Amino acid sequence: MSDAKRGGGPVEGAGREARAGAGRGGAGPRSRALNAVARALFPGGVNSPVRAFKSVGSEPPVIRAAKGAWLTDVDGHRYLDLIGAWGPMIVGHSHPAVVAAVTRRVRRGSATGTPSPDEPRLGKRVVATMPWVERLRFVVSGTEACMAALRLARAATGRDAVIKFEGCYHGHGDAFLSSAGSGALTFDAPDSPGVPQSVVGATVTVPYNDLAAVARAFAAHPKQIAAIFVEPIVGNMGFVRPDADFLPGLRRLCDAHGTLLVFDEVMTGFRVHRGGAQALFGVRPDLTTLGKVIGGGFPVGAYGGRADLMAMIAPEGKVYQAGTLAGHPVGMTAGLATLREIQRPGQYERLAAVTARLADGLEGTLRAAGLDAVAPRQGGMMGLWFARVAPRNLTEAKATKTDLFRSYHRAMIEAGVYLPPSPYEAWFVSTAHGDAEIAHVVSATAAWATTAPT
Ligand code: KE4
Repeated sequence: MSDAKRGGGPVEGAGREARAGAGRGGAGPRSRALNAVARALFPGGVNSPVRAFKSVGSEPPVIRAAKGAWLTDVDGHRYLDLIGAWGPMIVGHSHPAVVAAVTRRVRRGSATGTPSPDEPRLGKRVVATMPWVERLRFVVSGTEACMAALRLARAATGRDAVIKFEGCYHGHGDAFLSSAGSGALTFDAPDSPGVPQSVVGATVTVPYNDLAAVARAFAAHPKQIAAIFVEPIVGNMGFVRPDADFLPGLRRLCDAHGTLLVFDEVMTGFRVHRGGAQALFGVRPDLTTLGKVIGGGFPVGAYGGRADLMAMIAPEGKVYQAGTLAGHPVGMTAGLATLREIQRPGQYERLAAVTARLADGLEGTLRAAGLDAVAPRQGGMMGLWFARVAPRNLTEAKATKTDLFRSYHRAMIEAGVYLPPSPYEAWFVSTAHGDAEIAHVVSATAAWATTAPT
């Protein structure tokens, strides 16, 4: 019986809370009762669509506690967590240093609507860590960061159009909710009701890793493109890595056409490398968007980059962006405590090593069972494709065996492993994950693989 079912065992990072529980994972009676109430209140019973487990055709367990690498649901089942709140929990859940700092802060008050001491402290650490963030502004989410960065890019260039890539996600701002027209020559169409054509009529979506398509878009819309938005490693169509010449090529094209290059590092920032993807690849973005890790589990986003561009933001400049809870004191404190912890010597190396051991273990186990499997990874982020080679773009991602993923996901949740409920999401490992956690995932995978349809 796996460790998850026994509810015990020497598991690194699991507190007493996480050890409770027995029986099969998945939505038990208390989860199902709470989900029924939630479905009456919230669309899909959730406050963000991906949590609904719709794409894997099952019902989500309701999680009441999280410690280290482990989650516990309202029926007492526990799960090894590989979503990490979709990225923020890089040092694990309820890390003692984060809990202590946040508790101290909350005892002195939460929101004040005034400057607070940890804003400049966290800001200085971000600027000291991200190579091309000279100045920044904190907001409350990655969506807000991307919306503000687009407004700034349009103001700075006097242009309206933006290039983005199929499969990349930049939050739910209207301008980004569009799907490709008939290629690089036409502007997009909305891909959500409620998004006016007028809003996406200046967005061009092209395939990821396709520099020729980007060049064609520039040729079709001369001097119109304000910015290129890109996930420098994609986590939102599953884990997709840029070709070696892709990001440098985007930099060259932006320089040639007077367009700003925006790295959306909401997911990759402080995760794939200490200095994010821009440090990993050595490619200079003009603007960077951030989120997730910098809030340490609290609502924090940020955008920043060239000082001359950020000087255009109100009240120094005229480009407006504001927010009641922007730079929230508790979020600043949580983000600061999280970065201090992950930036301790050896932590990034350890995180990358654990992630690589997990990815290698899954590849080896699945291939030994005769299944095509590839697990790309970088730093504390990884993916799993049921395919012979990792996809380079959305078309190739959709051609992988996504139906096999659904079967795998159901088996893993029952075995006490909480995976992202979609093949088009990345997985997130934390410094609380160790050999016991890897063994738990690999053994549950091996058990499924023996029965998996090939
Ligand atoms: P938020 O507004 O969710 O904080 O950030 C939007 C965003 C922007 N850019 C990138 C690269 C992102 O990954 C995200 C958000 N990621 C999703 C996960 N695929 C968040 C999970 C959710 O939407 O519930």
